[in-house]
Amino acid sequence: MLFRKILIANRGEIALRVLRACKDLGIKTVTVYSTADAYSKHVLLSDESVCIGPPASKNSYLNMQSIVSAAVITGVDAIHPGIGFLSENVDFVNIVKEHGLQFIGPSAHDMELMGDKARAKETVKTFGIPVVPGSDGEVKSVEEGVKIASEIGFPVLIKSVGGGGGKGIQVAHNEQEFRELFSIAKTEAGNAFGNDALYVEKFLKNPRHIEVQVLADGYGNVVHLGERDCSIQRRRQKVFEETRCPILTDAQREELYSVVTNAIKKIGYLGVGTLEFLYEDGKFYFIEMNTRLQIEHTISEEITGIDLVKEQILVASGEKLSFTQDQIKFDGHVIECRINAENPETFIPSPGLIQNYHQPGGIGVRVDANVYSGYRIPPYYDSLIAKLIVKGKDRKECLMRTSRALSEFLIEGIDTLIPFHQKLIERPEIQNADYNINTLDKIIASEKNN
Ligand code: MV4
Repeated sequence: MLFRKILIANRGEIALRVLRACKDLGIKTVTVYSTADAYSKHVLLSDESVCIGPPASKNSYLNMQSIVSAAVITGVDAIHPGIGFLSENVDFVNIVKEHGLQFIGPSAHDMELMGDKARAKETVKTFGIPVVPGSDGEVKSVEEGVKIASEIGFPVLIKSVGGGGGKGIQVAHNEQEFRELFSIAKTEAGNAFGNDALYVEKFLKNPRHIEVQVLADGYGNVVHLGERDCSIQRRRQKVFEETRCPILTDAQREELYSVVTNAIKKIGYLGVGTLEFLYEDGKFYFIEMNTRLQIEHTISEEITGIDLVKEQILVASGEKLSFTQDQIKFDGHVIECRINAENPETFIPSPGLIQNYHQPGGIGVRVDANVYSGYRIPPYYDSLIAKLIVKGKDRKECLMRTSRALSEFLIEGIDTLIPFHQKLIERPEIQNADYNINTLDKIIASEKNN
């Protein structure tokens, strides 16, 4: 039975994105908000809204008791966690279920499995997905780590099993460094994640970050929505993404899609998910799986014409996927620019009053934003305020149109990354698709010296 009413346990542009999918499905919406978000668009556009606490996330958007209480009081059938906050929190999934509500996402079991980065790697490896050479699972002692490191060759990365998204990573260039960093990493991981387990991997120096979007229903049907190249990032924060990856051959793609969908089927995964790979010298290496929607899901939507959030809600409510892989077509090229409320040179957050807001439009242009003229961006949360998503018949048209859309985009009163994107898109590295995960940091460093 399709859900009648959903609580959206998030804020900002992603809360609005989920709200729109609910409305398109005829599902009633309940939003939650902190006292800092009373005038946010997700609150203004929902059917009902419940204040769940003061500004600090830990007292509001991370407050499971308040959120579940709001869900029970308003009589919803399900909770959509959005992105970040509680979206990958296994305890939250269990609490939601204990209250007789559905969690829109994978099972607690699959979330826990993929949340353990070493187990995730071992699992997908047994299903034929290539992984970065390294330890099989956790490395229990520094001696075991030294042995593996000398087998695979330095430099190696010491990663935290409970980490992810780049937190708690150390690079060791030789045995002495490894011995020093291993104990530092163990302490840091214990403090940061409450889990001090570590694993070891060969360090890839200049890879691209390529990820595959999957969607699965509860009846064994799995489809992919192609890959996204998310290599353009600053300090592990993505700022520019494109689909499909401009440098892959169709043969490489088909091989990647085939191993990924096969593994997802074997796992019995439900809902939307993303498998992250590093790509270097023509080879793919799995690093992590995200068991939630991602910010950049929009580019996969635009290239396939599929509403991923709508499909996510449908499969969570027990529906079968209404299309097969053969029916999914990849049309043209799509780029996303993340518009953060940040200084375009220093990337320092710039909260405050938006005095004037005009967003671009026209063919091939989509803007997912949660702001408006007269809106005051609160200082407590992440700085993403808008996503510019641009489609063209090919990459060349897409790049031209992205420049055009950026030039139309007017946000006054605060600093934004619009000028940063205008410069970035003209760079030869972007124009020629000649980039990797280190390119943007290099560009920024070279600009500083000029
Ligand atoms: C790596 C790597 C190089 N070699 N693993 C950082 C975030 C986390 N998801 C995994 N990360 C990396 N793992 C091996 N074996 C380089 C990174 C990395 C990175 C990966 C994707 C996107 C941006 C990145 C920026 C710095 C480091």
